[in-house]
Amino acid sequence: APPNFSGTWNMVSNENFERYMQSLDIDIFTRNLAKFVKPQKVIEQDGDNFVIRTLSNIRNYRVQFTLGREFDEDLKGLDNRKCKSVVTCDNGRLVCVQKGEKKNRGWIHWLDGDHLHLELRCEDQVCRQVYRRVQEAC
Ligand code: YOG
Repeated sequence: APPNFSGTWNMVSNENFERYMQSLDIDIFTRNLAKFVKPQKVIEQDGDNFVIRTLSNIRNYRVQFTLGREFDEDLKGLDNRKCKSVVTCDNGRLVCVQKGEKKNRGWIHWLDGDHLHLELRCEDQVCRQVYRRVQEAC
């Protein structure tokens, strides 16, 4: 069974995002806005079913999937491409493969204490992001 990724997570670091965006052909105007953005991840998980929202002042993105089931992903508001995507769980890590126009595209999430890690990959670029759990009021 996958670990529980549910929660609200704020970005604390973002490495090589510029080159990752370049590999997706994001225009320079958008890149110059996006580089200042510290998105929040809101993850809702029920067993193998996930909704991941990436929220920011400039764009929001939502993806919904079940582990092991390929789905049509529409990356509207990001690079606007379409992919055949599948997410599996491998040793506690969520591994997404995004099949489409771009080679070697996907992402990996894993947990480390109150940190959520994300590696975003496209062609020869890897962007490494770390998020910290937002404590809910009791
Ligand atoms: O996450 O797919 O958690 O979907 C990657 C941006 C920048 C928009 C964000 C705003 C790729 C302009 C989604 C960012 C660059 C730049 C906040 C990462 C494209 C456009 C939306 C992602 C997975 C895993 C879930």
